[in-house]
Amino acid sequence: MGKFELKKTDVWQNLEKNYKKTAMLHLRDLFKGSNRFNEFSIRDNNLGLTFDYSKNIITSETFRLLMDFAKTAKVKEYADKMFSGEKINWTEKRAVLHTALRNRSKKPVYVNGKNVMPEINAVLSKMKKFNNDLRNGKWAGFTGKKITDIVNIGIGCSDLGPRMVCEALKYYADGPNVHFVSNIDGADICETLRNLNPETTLFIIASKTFTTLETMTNASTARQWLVSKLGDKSVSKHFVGLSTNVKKVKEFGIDENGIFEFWDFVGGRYSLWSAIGLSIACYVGFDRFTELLEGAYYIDQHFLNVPYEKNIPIIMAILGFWYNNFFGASTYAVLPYSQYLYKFPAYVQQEDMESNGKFINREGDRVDYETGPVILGGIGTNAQHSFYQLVHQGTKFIPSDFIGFINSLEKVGDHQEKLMANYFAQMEALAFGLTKEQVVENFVRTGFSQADIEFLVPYKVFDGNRPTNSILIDSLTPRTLGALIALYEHKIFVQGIMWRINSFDQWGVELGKVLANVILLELKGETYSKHDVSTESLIKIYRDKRK
Ligand code: G6Q
Repeated sequence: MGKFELKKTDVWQNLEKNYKKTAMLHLRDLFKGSNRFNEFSIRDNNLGLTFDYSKNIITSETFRLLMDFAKTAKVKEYADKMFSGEKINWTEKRAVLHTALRNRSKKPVYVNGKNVMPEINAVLSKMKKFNNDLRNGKWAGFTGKKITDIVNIGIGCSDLGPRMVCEALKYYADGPNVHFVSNIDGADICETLRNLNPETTLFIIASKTFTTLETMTNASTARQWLVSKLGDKSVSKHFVGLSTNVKKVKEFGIDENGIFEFWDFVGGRYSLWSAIGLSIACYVGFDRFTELLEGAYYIDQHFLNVPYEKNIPIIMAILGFWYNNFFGASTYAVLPYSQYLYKFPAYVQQEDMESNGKFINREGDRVDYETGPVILGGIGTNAQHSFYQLVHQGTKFIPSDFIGFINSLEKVGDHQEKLMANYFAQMEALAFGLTKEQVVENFVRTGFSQADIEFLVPYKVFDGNRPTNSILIDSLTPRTLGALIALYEHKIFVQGIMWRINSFDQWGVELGKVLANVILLELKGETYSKHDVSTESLIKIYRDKRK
């Protein structure tokens, strides 16, 4: 295919011109005499969500030109292709249908001419039944005791999605305790097993391929631990498997009742809506798991049906694109003001960086523009006490999303007002900063000497003009969480379309895995391979000092 020169297109050139004008503006000026909030915010009463993007360095013209870019990229047409099961993951020749997993309508979804909804709904029913059986003791451990603890063994998306959601919905938990083991560092599984009783522990082996080194190593250690205490026959009562590779699950010793299938049209990092969400369903109950799916489905419908100009994931995407490709912002921050969303930034980091960390376009050519940003994140207010200094006064330009909840789940003293005061204050400070004149005025008021004032003023100035989006949600529920996750999924999808990259493969993680397999044999003293002098010296030191 011929070279596609994205930067030479009219829509890109128009943005380039607009950037030259807009980059000279400050949010202080943009806010003067205008009700930007009316123009640049969306309230969705059905969901209980307000999206304010007025504190972005855009004019009405910028917004229109960004929308022109998205329309020319045919974002909506590609969304239709994704939802209808076209094989938009072109390097793996796969459909991308995490949206079918949360399709709450009666509409069929076809892959290769086959409606996949009956299979999806059958697995959901199996998950529901399993969860009930676990809770009422019908599915008990080998010695007849009720399961009190679940250990999800998985890595990457087979860990991060369910782990993030379980953490986020902890308030709603009414099922067994849930633990997560992912790292191949033996400390992870050993620390987890230390306080568990094999008679009352169930392992969920979550792996799309059922071949992943970390997961299979941890699963086998867990199996040995169980078998050494309860014997071989106990395995089928204490292990279930979530996978597309049913054959491998059976080989592990898990029987039909304990197999929860999903399909290759579900990408790993989009899989928490599938059987991979079993730990979530067990932890908070199947009804709440369903609400999570409903929240995501709500955003799917919003994404498909709401016009570009009012479409929240599309707006999130074009704003990120604006800063990434015109302002040279290489980092984007995700900042939830909620202890429950502790894992959310890490989740978005994987979702975004694994999806859009690509340099080859649809034509197979190397791109000559920036693609996915580095995602930085942390929860407020904790992160204010660590990396916010750089966001406010550093030399980097870091746009950010602030995610907050109006009603707290835990009602204790005035914690919520103090938390949210910080939420609003940080966005105000980032946008408007503190001018030299304001700094001097503050100093004079507090009686500083003229010499001290002159010395300190440069350090105390905040430039401001740091853009933020506010995603302000009425309450954290399974439904609003599902919606929030789907908003980011679609934002990432839209950006991938605009950058003309494949957001759904991940070849970049392969090389390290291959090299590790070679080095593993060397560390075990089984083979010797030639490496560069640095790698060879390090391996030698490792082997010499290994006790
Ligand atoms: C996600 C990635 C990756 C994957 C893990 C685990 O999109 O592909 O993070 O989830 O490598 O893979 P398995 O689920 O196959 O064990």
